[in-house]
Formats: sequence, structure tokens, C-alpha cells
Amino acid sequence: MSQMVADTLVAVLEQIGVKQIFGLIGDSLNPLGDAVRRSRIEWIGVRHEEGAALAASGQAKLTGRLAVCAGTTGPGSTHLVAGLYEAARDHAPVLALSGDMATRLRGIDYLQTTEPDLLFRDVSIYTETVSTPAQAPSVIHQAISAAYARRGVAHLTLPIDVIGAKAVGHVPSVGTLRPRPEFAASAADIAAVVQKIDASGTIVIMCGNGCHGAADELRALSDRLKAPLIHSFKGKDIMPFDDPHWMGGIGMIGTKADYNATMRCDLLLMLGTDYPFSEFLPQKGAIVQIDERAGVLGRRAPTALGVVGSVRPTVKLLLDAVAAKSDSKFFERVTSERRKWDDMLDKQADPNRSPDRIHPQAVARAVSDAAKRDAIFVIDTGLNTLWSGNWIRQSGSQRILASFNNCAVGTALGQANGIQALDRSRQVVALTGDGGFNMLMGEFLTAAHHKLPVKVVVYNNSSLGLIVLEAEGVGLPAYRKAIEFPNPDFATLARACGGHGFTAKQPGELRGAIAEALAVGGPAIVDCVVAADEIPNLPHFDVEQAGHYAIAKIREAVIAATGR
Ligand SMILES: Cc1ncc(C[n+]2csc(CCOP(=O)(O)OP(=O)(O)O)c2C)c(N)n1
Ligand SMILES: [Mg+2]
Repeated sequence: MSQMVADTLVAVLEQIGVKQIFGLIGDSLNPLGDAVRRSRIEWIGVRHEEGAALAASGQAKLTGRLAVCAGTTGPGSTHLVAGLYEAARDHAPVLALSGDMATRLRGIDYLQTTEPDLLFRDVSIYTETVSTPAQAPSVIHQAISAAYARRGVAHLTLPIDVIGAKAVGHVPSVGTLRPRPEFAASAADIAAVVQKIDASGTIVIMCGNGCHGAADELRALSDRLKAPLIHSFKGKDIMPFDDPHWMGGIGMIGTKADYNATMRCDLLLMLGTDYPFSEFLPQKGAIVQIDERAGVLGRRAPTALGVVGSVRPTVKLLLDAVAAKSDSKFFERVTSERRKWDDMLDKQADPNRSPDRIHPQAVARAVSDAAKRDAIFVIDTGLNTLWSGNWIRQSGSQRILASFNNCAVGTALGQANGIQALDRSRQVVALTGDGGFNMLMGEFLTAAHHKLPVKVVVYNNSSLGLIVLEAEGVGLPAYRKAIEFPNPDFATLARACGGHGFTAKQPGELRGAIAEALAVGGPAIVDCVVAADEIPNLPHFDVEQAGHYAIAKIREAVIAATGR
């Protein structure tokens, strides 16, 4: 049988090391499916195309390597789009393939018509239709190249008649299709950074996603400058929680100690971070920022100096040049404030805090204590992000992923499936709210079907918990009818899907249920029924916000009494 255009595409994916495609097969994707069937690539069929896009996004976010997902004509493609925002917002290289009807049917309001290149325009950095066999090789090359170069989603529309047609040639320049290498800042920029550092007294070093792989260099810089290392949520997993340099985060996933240090220091050195919450960054302009991405420099807070370079090689050069500082009082003060904060976290996570209610902090801490040293935690969006983000105590060799910049509910399980598929022997734990789990519950079937032993820990508060806080934060009464909902018995559901199910309703059941779930061989759900009225720590709570909560509480009391 002669090669089809679909074979050309699959051949290059094989060549660059793609092992899996996540998708839901159908009509226009059939030629692609046939090419995959004859290749070494594994087709992982999902239950909802959003699950495919999430799985690919999770893989790409974790590894920085191209991951691939596919959906078919019209609705198959529209389902993909939502999940692709995970890769788009967190800047990870994903190739999204959407099948399309035969070209002769385009433009005449035929069944399932969409304009795929328009539909995918916002979420992707590159989108193109494979419109003839002769054009296919270079367009396929361009798409993969764009996903790597600009770190995002590249999308190809695949009309069935074109991908099923006889191939013309191969994809060129395959050797160029790889992640961008690290690069150091220029000598002139290093000198400018050194001058700023040498001229400053107290320094805080804020570490983001771009600091992965640079733990040793960062420790050395922290020692040299007597500067505490703090992290964004994306950087949390870089060092163990108990490394004395690693003080914790700022903002809602962070400590008062780090917020104070950041606001008080003479110089904030932002490394590999585009931390978006300007309100937690100093406004006086004493910031030096180093990042591979020129476009992120200076955009979150007034910045004195922005330097383009990867963190690890640039910090290596800084270590050769900056003068050592001798005064460690600032570092010690942050350390002692941080210890007090950590003691408070420990008390909040104590499973015996209440005799008859599980507090959600205890769930996160129990998972963290029971997990393997190299586990991967995938965290969903909601109040649960705060429980997991603040109470997991990472080992330094674990990884933590979340819907960092997309902040989308219902994304943890799909991403966890993709990550688990990379290595079925590694422990992957999805931590999710009940609202988030309910959204794409069907993806637990994907896990069971493909023998992906993902563990799902559900914070079950029968509500969209964060929305209560959001409403009250602006002085509105929580709209309980819209926020609260009934849940199925998640443990029974897990078993019905072919997985294992566990339930913890009382504090005494929590650690056992989690330990058992983490130990079983296949996918499992732990239904943790938690206190719904738990309020998270607000390290930056101000008087105005307090007023809003007070007003909201009064309004809720009036509604409870009058019904209106
Ligand atoms: C897809 C999506 N829909 C809606 C929102 C708005 N939102 C943010 S948090 C949240 C509540 C999530 O509820 P749940 O998963 O139960 O987590 P909890 O807050 O109760 O821990 C909602 C609806 C969102 N961020 N993403
Ligand atoms: Mg909830």
C-alpha cells in the first residue's frame, strides 16, 4: 500500500520521539488512525476530547517535549479547544490535530461545519490547514517548529481527502525539531546585574518555573548573598520543603514571612518567573529580572533591569562575579518568621483538630506524607488549590503540576492521565475538588481502560467552595442554590469503572484510606468528605476585604431569616 499524507505526519512524530497520541477517533480522523495503527505510536483513546488535550498538555508541561492530541470534525474539535488552553497558558509545546470534512464540502453549511483554523486561532500560536499532499511536509515541519520555538499549541486541520491521499515527499529538516537549548546572559548584562547586586543590602531571590534544574546554583547564590529563596507556585517543587534556603511562596500559596521579606528587601531578583500577581510584588522599582523570554521582562512590576538568559547558566556566571555578603540578619529573620508560619500550618493540618470533621488541610498533608519520594502531584483549581498548594511538603524529587495560568476547574485528572502514560510505574496523584472531578469524571474510565494507575484524591465539600469566598470577598452573599450540589458515592463509582474506591468521612479514617489507595495497583479514588466551611489563610488580608466579608455575612444572615 502506498504511503498516505497521514503516514508522513505519523512518521515524523515517530522520528522526533512522540510515543503516544491522545484522541477520540472518528470519520475524518480514520486515515490518521490507520497510520498510527501501523506505527510504533500508542493511540490512547479518551472518553472526551478535552481529556485528550489535557493529557497532552500535562505531558508537555512536565517534560517540555512535544505532546500530541487529536479530535475529529466539528464537535470533536470544539471539545479539544478547552483543554488546549492548559498548554497555551502554561506555554508548553503541543501539536493539536483536528480532522475535517472533505475539502469539497467546505463553505456550504454542511453538517458539522466549523472553520477550524478560526476556531483554534486564539488558543494556538500556529494554525494551518493541510490543503494538498505537496504542501503537507513543510506545513507539518512548520507546525512542530512553531510549537517548540514559541512554546505553545500548534494546530493542523486535516481534511479527510487530503490526509487519505497519496503522500508527496517527507518532512524536511527533522533534526531542527527539538526543544530550545538553555543560553546564558551576555557578559555586559552579567556585569550590570552584578553591579546592582553588589550595591544592594538585603536581597530576596524569587524562583519560578525557569529555575527547574538549577537548585544547586540557586543554593550557592543564596549562601553567597545571604538571600532567602522564595518561589512561585510553579517553582515550589524545585527544592525540598525543609531546605533552609527554600522559604516558601508568596501570595495565596505562600507565607506572610515571604510577603514581608519581598516588600522590605533592597533588591528583588526574579529568576525564571513571570509571577502574575503584581499586588504581591514591590512597586518601588528595585527589581532585577532574568528570564529566557524577553517579553516577560518588567511587565508585572516596575523593574530596574531586565536580562535575557536561562537561569542555570546565567546564575553560574553570576556566581563567578558577585561579591559575598556577610550580614545574615535578614536571612535569619525571614527564617524565624517562616518557622512560625510553618508551625501554624502544622496545627491546621493536624487530623485530630476536630473529633468529627476532616479539615481539608489534613487531606493534603496526609497525601504528602504517604506519597513516594518521586511522586507527581497534579492539582486542580478551587479552594483545593490552596489546600494542596500550601500543605503538600515536597521532597525535592517530586513534581507538582497544576492549572497554573489557566486556573481551570476540571483539569487535574486529564493532565494526570497524560503524565501517568509517560511512565506507568511512577506514582501520579491528582488532587481535585468535587466540582472539578465531576466535570470530566469520564476520564477516570480512560485511566481504567489504559491501565493508568492514577490516584484521585477528591476534596468532597459538596460545593464550588472557592465561589463562596469569592462572593463574600466582594460583599455579596454566597448564592448557595447555585454553589452547592449533591455528589455520587465516589468510591462506588471508582469500582463501577474498574478502579479501586476508598472513603474517609471521619478524621480517624483519613490516613488509612489514603495509604491504601496509594498502595493499590490500579487507578483509585479516595473520597475525602471535608469541612465545607474551612477558610484558607489570607496572608495579605486588608481592612477593606474584611469589611466585604462582614457585609456578606450580614446579608447571608438576613437571607437565612427572611428567605430573600
Ligand atoms: C472550567 C472552569 N469553570 C469555572 C471556573 C470558576 N471557578 C473557580 S474555582 C470554582 C469552584 C471549584 O469547585 P470545586 O472543584 O468543588 O473545588 P473547591 O473550591 O470546592 O475546593 C469555580 C467554579 C473555573 N475556574 N474554571
Ligand atoms: Mg468543592
